[in-house]
Amino acid sequence: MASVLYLTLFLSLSCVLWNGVDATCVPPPTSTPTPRTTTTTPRPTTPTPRTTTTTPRPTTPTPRTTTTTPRPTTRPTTRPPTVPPLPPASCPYGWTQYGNRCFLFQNAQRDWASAERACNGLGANLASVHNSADQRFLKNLVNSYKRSFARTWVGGHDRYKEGMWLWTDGSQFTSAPWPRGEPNNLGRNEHCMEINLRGSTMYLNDERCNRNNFYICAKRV
Ligand SMILES: [Ca+2]
Ligand SMILES: [Ca+2]
Repeated sequence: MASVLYLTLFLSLSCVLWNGVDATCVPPPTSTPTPRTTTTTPRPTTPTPRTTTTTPRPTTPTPRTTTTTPRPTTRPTTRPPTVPPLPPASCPYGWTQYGNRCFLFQNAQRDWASAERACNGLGANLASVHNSADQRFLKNLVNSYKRSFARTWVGGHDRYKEGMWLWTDGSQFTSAPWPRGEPNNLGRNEHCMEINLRGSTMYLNDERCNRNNFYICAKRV
C-alpha cells in the first residue's frame, strides 16, 4: 500500500515538474469501484387478479315461434277410393259370354252322360235353354265353330221320371222352347235334350241319351 502511495506521489511530482503547476496532475482515484446501485422493481407478490368477464346466459330461453297450419275443421265428404274397383267379371279364355253365363262349344262327340261329366270337369254343366233367345245363341255358337248346325247336346233330361224335365245346372225347369210335336219320347226311349235336329230350323228335341253328339258347356260368369 505504501508503495502505491509513493508511486502516486512520484507520478504527481513528475507531472508538475514536467507540465507545470496548472497541469492537472490529479492522480486517478484509487480503484474503488463505484458500487452499482441496482434498483430492482419488486415484483408484486400478489398476482393481479384476472378480471374475467363472463356474459351471463339468459336464464329464460327465447320462446320458439312455431307456426302450425290450422287443420280444416270440415272433412271432405267424399274420400278417394283406396282400392281400385275390380274390373267387370269376364269369361275364361275361349269361352263366350252371353248374359250372365259363359259358354263353350266342345268339338267332340259324346253320349249325353259323358258330355255332362266332361262339362263338370270344367266347373260347368251342359247348357240349359230357357227360351228361344238362348236356343238361337246356342245354334249360332255351334255354327261359328262347325260352319253347320250340327246336332248338339244341351242340359235337359227326363231320365228320372218320364215327362218331368230337369236342367243339370240346377236351374228351375219352368219351360223350354219345344216345337210342335216334341218332346215325343219316341220309342219310349228319348230322355235327353238336343238342338239342331233339323239344321238351321229352331228345333228342340228329346233324343236317346246314348247317341254321340257335340255338346255345349255353360257356367256363370
Ligand atoms: Ca222321355
Ligand atoms: Ca223326340
